[in-house]
Amino acid sequence: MGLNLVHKIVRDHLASGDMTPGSEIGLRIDQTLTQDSTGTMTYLQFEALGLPRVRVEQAVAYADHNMLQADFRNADDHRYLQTVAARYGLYFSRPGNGICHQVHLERFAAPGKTLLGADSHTPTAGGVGALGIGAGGLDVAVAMAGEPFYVPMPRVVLVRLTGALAPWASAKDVILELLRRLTVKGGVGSVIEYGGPGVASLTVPQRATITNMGAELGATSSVFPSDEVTRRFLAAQGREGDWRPLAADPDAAYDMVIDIDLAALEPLVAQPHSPDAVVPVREIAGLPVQQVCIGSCTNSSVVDLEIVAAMLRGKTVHPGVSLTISPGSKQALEMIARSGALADLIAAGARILEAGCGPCIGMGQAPASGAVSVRSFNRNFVGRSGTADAQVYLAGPETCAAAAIMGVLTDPRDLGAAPTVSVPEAYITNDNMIIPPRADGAHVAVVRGPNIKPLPTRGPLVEDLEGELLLVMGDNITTDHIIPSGADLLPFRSNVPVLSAHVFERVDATFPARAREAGGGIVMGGENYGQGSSREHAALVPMYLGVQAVIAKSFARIHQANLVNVGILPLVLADPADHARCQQGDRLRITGVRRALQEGAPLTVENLTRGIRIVVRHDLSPRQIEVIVAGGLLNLIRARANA
Ligand code: MIC
Ligand code: SF4
Repeated sequence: MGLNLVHKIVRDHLASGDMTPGSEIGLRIDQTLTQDSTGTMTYLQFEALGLPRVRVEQAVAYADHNMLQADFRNADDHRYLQTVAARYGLYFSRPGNGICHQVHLERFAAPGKTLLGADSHTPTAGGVGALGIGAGGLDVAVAMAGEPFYVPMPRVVLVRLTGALAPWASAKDVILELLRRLTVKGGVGSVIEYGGPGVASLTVPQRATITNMGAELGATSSVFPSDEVTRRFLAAQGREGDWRPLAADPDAAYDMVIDIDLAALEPLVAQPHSPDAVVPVREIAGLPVQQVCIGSCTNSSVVDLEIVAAMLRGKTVHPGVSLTISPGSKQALEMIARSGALADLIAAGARILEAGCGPCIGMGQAPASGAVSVRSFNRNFVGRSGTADAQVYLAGPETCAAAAIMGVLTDPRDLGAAPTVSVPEAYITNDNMIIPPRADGAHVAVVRGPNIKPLPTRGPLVEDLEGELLLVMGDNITTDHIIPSGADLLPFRSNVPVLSAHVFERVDATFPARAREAGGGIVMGGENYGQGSSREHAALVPMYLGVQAVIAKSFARIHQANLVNVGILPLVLADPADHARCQQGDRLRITGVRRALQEGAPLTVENLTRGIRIVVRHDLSPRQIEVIVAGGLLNLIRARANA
């Protein structure tokens, strides 16, 4: 039996374990990336490891999220990141150079490489056949130190593509179709590998849209083969030397196969407030729209922007709509400027923002109260736009542009012939906003602003764990629920005490005060708890408030790992029905937890208030048990260093 593409890349990077799905493997990491909202914490932790220099082939620090600079904080963070990069041997992609995933795809990602990123959309690099995985900042810091990255060996799901997209259907519709079929938890524990004869019809920017939004399936990664299309893309980026062919063996086996006929896809849209609430645009066409936002790491390539410009050429944005354009990279922005497409967008009335995440993470351009906002982005969680009652829809750039012109949600097929835009034969490759690593950075002073506070850590795991059940939540709680982002909170990503006043505020605004008063406790979630972003703050900040354990029906991968890394015990209900038997305010006790973990004994939670016993599992690897017992990964590393 031959190997699939994922198994080939994993085999070439396997540091420990074997490729049995679900068992923990150690993966050697070739490249790392961070951005500015997760990066400050990542580098504080890297600095705590005490190494003189990063130990991966390429490590890149991007500045793309924290761009508003409403006060000194964002700018201080950027200065910290730039000086850290200079000192420890990283590339620094300056603010204005673009969104980490878009720039990485253009300038760094390469077939067959492993990339670990402190951002959940790191799988974007799968568009050129790299295995990109999102992780918490501490895991990325440890990978930068040259250590393997530990992750459960994923199942491999083949999405077999046939046919070619019809006019007006887009790459976004491929991934929206998968989200419609599999839901936001359908990819947990899997890597989605694309194959079949339809692959050749998709360009690299289209492939990257699809791998990017595989994050919304909860997948560990998503990856396309590296073929002639990949070679041409890399050659057009001046990087043909990075190309190598990479494909599954013809007789490769998969854990599951899904068929998609590209020709049968029509324009789709995800409705509020989940990326899997997908329906055909035609079904809800006519819905009045007040805002359209085009950009984000999903759909901000030069090709996407050229298509939108072609649709808007000679027209005016509907008077009821505000249209924003946030290009994915300086390369994309410069290219549409030189082609004239930017002038068309400006003439039509688009509001041009700088290259960066912008409205996607609520950094400006919050919609009006109750407004309908149609976005080419990847997430539409409640409140993420910056407006609590906004109704955010996700669609391809064509559907977004159609809504901007018509003022109502419109199937772009109603607009006549689709524009023909081809991928560039040569991209503008001016890397003047990427500062390369210095040969010797040892003498560079790292500059820390007053907003950067010391890292919180917790003590070793106690033997008997007891506390109040502070919050009981439903399914699919996102990290945006746990610790929101946006213009008001992103400036505090290196200031856990300030963030702690906002934990769970989207679920229950009384949580921070209650947690403080109770001196911490336990929280309970439903299925897929902690889906969404990689922000380790969603674990660090509850830990700071004294949360000792999270009990859930199931966990999202990155968040589960982040909880362990900060010393919060993630426990899985053996019987999901027990969720309904617990209530906020109940007193819970787990006796002999330390011993149970170390000896593999069964774990029971006593609900002292209700007089019932609840069986739980932990799903931790032996390595993770050591981490939890030590009270977190940094504690464990320090303890080992001292020994
Ligand atoms: C996101 O899209 O939610 C983010 C902001 O890019 C996060 C990272 C963060 O919270 O800083 C992600 O996707 O990991
Ligand atoms: Fe930035 Fe949005 Fe992409 Fe996250 S999803 S990296 S906020 S553009």
